[in-house]
Amino acid sequence: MALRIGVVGVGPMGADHARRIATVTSNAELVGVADIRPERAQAVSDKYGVKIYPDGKSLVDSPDVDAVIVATRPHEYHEEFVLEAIKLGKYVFCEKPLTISAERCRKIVDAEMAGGKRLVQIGFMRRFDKGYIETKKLLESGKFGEPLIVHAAHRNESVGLDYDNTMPVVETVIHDVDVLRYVLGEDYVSGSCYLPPKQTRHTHANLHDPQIVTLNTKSGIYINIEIFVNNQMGYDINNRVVCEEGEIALRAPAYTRIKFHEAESEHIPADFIERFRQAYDDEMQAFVNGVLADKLTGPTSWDGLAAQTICDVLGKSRDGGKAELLPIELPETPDFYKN
Ligand code: ISE
Repeated sequence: MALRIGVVGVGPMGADHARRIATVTSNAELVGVADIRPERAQAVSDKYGVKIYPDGKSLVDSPDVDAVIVATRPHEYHEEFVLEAIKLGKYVFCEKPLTISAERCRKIVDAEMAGGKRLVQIGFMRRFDKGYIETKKLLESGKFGEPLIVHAAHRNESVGLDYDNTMPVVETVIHDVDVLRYVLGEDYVSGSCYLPPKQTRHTHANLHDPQIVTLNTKSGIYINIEIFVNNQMGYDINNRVVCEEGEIALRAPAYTRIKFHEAESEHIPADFIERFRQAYDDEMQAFVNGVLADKLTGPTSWDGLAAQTICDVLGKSRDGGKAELLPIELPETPDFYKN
């Protein structure tokens, strides 16, 4: 029997997950939606003929819903619905970030551990991207020697006025923070966030753009990540790992090859939904398979807590105005969260 899934929060990301469940994911059925903006819930319901719940809690509580996707905005609302699902022993897929501070993530981790069962998967979809998976495998093969430096860039075409100066860290670079921790298989010991004096004229008063994050891992790998969210060019994700005997870099998936006048150009995806389409499909299939097998294997709420702890430190460094390199203290991953 197909897993009956409800989605709380059907803004752009939640609506895309609803479409995925209804049309792509195997062994899953979209059964309901809830959103504080009724027109959004209505639009998804009209498309897929599913029930509209009056609020997120009644969807999570419904006996007709086996598992839940939480994709609300603002992200602070994630917590309430994730905790409700844990209370009921229901599996829940939560979009990133898990919630808005390490302290609040801790509440989710504690509730899940107290219940004695892993019920939460967090939406760190890059862990399902072919390029990062290959990078991880190549590093583990040892063929290129030890990784020494990572140069990464996370670039969005443009952002709206509601995207403020905190968001490059908590909303955007959090993906790189998580996926590099996963790919390198190490925690970080320190990090900083620098605001270069020269900014793009395409930004707005409440956003310093670009920003530069640095991280150092336990074994001493140095990472720098450019965050540039008004690049005017497209969704451009770069990751280059410099090793003792080689370099492993990501390539954007080649959907199309454009020939135009005398030049041949590379297609840059428009946004994350296009760039990571396959990764999103695969993370959701992994969630459904995990629920049906009664054993989740994807990124955990501990990974959500770790990423948030790191982002809290980066935010402090940014706000201090001196790009100070600050210590990152992460407790050892509990056995409960080791796959
Ligand atoms: C968005 O929420 C994402 O998750 C995207 O991956 C990221 O590129 C974008 O900057 C965020 O706003």
